[in-house]
Amino acid sequence: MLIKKLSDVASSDITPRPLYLRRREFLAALVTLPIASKMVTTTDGVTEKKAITSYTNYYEFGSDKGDAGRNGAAFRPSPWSVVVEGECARPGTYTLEDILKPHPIEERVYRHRCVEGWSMVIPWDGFPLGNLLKRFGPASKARFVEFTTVNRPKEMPAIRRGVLNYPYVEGLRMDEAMHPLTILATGLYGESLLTQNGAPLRLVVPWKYGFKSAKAIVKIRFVEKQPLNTWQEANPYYYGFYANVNPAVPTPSYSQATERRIGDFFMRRTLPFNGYGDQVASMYAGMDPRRLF
Ligand SMILES: Nc1nc2c(c(=O)[nH]1)N[C@H]1C(S)=C(S)[C@@H](COP(=O)(O)O)O[C@H]1N2
Ligand SMILES: [Mo]
Repeated sequence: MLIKKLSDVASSDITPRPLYLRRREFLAALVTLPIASKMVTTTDGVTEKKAITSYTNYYEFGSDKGDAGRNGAAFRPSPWSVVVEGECARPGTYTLEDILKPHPIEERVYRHRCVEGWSMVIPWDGFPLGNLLKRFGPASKARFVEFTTVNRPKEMPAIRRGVLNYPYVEGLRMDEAMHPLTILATGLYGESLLTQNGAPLRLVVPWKYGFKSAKAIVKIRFVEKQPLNTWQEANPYYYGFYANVNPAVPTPSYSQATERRIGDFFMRRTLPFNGYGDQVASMYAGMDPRRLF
């Protein structure tokens, strides 16, 4: 497993980096988020921004990968607030500004692996979820955290067609939520998130399949029991709670052994826990690996 500070990574390790850095210079005038620090977890090249923002899964806007980019114009990510509920000392409604204020924005270059077999490397901007959760004073009863995302049929044209039940819900076990690799993202490539990538606030858990990344979060609930996430509710045969990237366990519709990095021609081998195993595998010691999906 590779966690490097940018200064440790020779530029020759990363082919597209010069291009990416030039893009950052060019965009400097538009950048709204000062970046406090950077964590690069792979020497693989960063995926082009155009691909990250046009190839998305966001069923409230439609089931085609381009739908959320095309049909997102009516969506208003501001003003925004998040309701905090359940087993914690400080429940309440917090504005996005309240939430963000104490948290320096970091850049995290993470692998992103969808259960459908595609993957990307994304330079997210965000902050550790655990630092936010600690502010709410989780009770000892809080064993899981449930995330509910926004449900606005007037702004999200595919909600009424109902491929899934809305609002979209995801969940993490408390140790997963507190893990330093787990972030809430507010941007990518140094700019605020676009609607299609989950504006204004989305979850990123890099050792899990993409569907754990709840977009447009409006509620965080501390709970005692394992939450029923939307995909598991839709089809428990295909989707589990843990959704840890596991190349050894095929799903009923997709092999998980290989993946196609967007922009590459050849398939590549998928890594256990998406390559983050040495940091996260111990959380699942003793569990049946088949249940990890
Ligand atoms: N609210 C909401 N969040 C969501 C989804 C969704 O349909 N609605 N799709 C999920 C799925 S299936 C994936 S693979 C990831 C994709 O994130 P990306 O589009 O930024 O790559 O978002 C997840 N978060
Ligand atoms: Mo997905």
